Amino acid sequence: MSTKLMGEAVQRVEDDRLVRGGGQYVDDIDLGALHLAVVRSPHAHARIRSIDVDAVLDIEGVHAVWTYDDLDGAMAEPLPLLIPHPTLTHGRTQYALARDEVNYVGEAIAIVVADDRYVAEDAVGRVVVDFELLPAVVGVEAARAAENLVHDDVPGNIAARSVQQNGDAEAGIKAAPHSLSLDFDIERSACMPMEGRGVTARWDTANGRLQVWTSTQTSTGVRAAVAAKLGLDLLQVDVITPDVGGGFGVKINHPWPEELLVSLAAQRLGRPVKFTEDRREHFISSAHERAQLHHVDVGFDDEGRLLGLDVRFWHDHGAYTPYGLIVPINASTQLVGPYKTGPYRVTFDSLYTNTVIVTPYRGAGRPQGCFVMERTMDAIAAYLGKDRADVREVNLIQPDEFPYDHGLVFQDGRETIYDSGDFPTMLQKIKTLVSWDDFESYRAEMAAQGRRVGIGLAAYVEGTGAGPYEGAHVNIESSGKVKVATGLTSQGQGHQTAFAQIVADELGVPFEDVEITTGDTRRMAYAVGTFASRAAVMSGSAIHLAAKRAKEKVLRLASDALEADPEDLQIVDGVVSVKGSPGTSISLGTVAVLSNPLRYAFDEASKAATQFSVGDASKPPVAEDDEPGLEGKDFYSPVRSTFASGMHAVIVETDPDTAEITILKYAVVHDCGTVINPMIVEGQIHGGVAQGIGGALYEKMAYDESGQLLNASFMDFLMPYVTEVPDSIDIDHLETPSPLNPLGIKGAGEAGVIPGSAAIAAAIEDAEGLPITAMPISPSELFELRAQHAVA
Ligand code: MCN
Repeated sequence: MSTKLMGEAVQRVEDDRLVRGGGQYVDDIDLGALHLAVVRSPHAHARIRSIDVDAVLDIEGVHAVWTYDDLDGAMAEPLPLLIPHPTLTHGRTQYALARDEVNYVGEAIAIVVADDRYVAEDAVGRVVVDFELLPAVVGVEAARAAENLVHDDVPGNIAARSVQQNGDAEAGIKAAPHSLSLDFDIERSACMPMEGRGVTARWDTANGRLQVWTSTQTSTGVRAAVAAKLGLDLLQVDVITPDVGGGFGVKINHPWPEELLVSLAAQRLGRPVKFTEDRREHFISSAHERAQLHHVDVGFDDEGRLLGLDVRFWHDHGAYTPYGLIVPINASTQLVGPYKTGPYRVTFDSLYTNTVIVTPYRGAGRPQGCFVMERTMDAIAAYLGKDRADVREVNLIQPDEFPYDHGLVFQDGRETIYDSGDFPTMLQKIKTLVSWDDFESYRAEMAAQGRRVGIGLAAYVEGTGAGPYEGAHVNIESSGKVKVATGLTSQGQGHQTAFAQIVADELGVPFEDVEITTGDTRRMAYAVGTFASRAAVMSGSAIHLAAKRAKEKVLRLASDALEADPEDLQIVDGVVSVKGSPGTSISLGTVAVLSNPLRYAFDEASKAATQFSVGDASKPPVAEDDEPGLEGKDFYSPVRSTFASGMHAVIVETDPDTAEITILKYAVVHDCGTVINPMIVEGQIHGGVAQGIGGALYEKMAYDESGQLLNASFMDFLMPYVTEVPDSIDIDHLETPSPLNPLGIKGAGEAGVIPGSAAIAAAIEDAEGLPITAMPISPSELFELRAQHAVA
């Protein structure tokens, strides 16, 4: 008897194959391809006077060396600006190969295609570029000062100036009994997937078709870009996403120059071509995020109730804006968190700098927003001498206030209306998980042993499941197996498992009989992609709807065969039977056979396709209003994003001598609506928390004044290892189903990372009694902060 799988911790079907080394990543696809390597700018800002490739042409094994001058048609135009925004008045994107100027160290200038990677790399070293050096603009302060410009035609280095407001924040603050002015700084970090970017392409000269395998989060996006740039029709291009070893945002930046250049090279040379980036290339030529400076003015009453909030921030956008304003818009819209803020205004400048481009990294602006809001809450509590949880409590949106509209507008122009949640219960749960009210006695106990501890708390909301659409195609085979295709891609989120749970429940088939395919434009031509914690909401809903359609057809055909009303039928373990009369039944496989007038009939006993038939001559092959095949296809498109939420609490210990920071306890309460698979959601939270810890304590892109990235390797760029992440993370789920989609799902994939910096900063501040206003904070920075305050 089938049981409901939704909500069950079903083991991930992906893992066995992956941990045994059975995964197939782009670099594993062996087409005997030529190798493409990239000549990259060694300078952060320079004009290109000339490029001399003569020394390369004679190298044995080199097939092509191309610069901007070798590009034509749409390839010679700048890369697309994916999501324009009305306030992005000076959006700029790069060329696939730099035309006459480079704007960051790592920007692509030329490519070499050769027999193998060694020859290609050697040849890259022999391309001579004559540069005229220009002053580099590095960091938000330099961009604001605008003594030098990144792009000559962008005054003040300002790509965009944007305001979100509701009411008169200044008046609210002025009239408030108390007010504070605060400054916060967050450093640049970046996604570091285990597998870097990679792409392989093959051009079928005879049939004029291009096949591209790429490590992407958006196969349909890559297809659209490649087709447009190469002047091909969409359906001339197949994009296939094999296993992907992590993306975390960096692989949504479709198209990467390398994806276009590999495709072009395959087409021009008539040979398969591949590119696999190395780690240094990942550091200097993919994308970064997070860097923002903030100033906050806030007014509040004696209880800490917000009466006015005015936030101004400066966002370091790097050299170009391929993804529009998605990161700062997220920061500005979701900064307000689960609170009623009173009148507010959030203003930001998005600034150009001569550094690697900024595109969304897991959390996409929300960790910065959360840091600002939660640090502000802590500052208010400190000012009033109140408990930090109490100050939050008086500001929380109440469960009966949903839908709650802050009056903010997302990147896509839709309102950020919170659809559901229960923030007061969440606060109680997180306090319980870390014994918040008993902390002072714990602190005293630890102090008696000479140990210094602190506790911190942070809350966030996250708009998830963004549109515009996602689709699914459910196909029941004559074997009874169910093949499901959805077009978004997977980078390790466990979609094959979670989506199969949805199908098994809806169709009444064994979980093992469901196979999910993602990220293959041949199977699902229309799709958007995996980012913004949208797969569960979007593809999950589409799969549910498509399975429903398939089920309707199953019941229609079975009712004919069993001579019973569809309402009287049930599907259990892949068998349709009449309720109360289990003997009167037909398997799903047989229904599939019945649905196809040109068919192999499947023999249940021998499990073999035994006969070939062109249908029952006494009946029309397919009913007039029906289609052959046992399929269901549907698309899901939401009215707007659904809001997930959560609260994290952390206990840290700081060493009084060395300033080493250790996390003793990390607790999470999380609301992603109806949970499909709690084990997967917890895994997502664990991964996110690890990245949050990285952002809080270690990860920082260290640029020097000339725009050289000084720590572009894992020797120098610190990430947390198992030794830095706590052995266990306590997680409690709170399920308030979303009213916006059929299963009540909200996203979960980014949540774990969002409040990490805020909660850890609060805990360090509590341990040390020193204001923590910048992240990340290393032991040496904490040491210095102690010294500064001791002197002061
Ligand atoms: N899930 C669930 N119940 C819910 C919500 C989600 O069981 N109520 C499950 C989903 O079925 C899915 C997983 O949790 O298996 C994450 O779902 P979702 O929140 O929809 O996020 P996406 O699948 O859209 O993944 C994107 C998200 C983002 S934006 C980043 S960045 C990120 C992340 O996922 N990158 C990741 N998690 C990652 N995990 C891995 N291993 N690798 C990455 O690159």
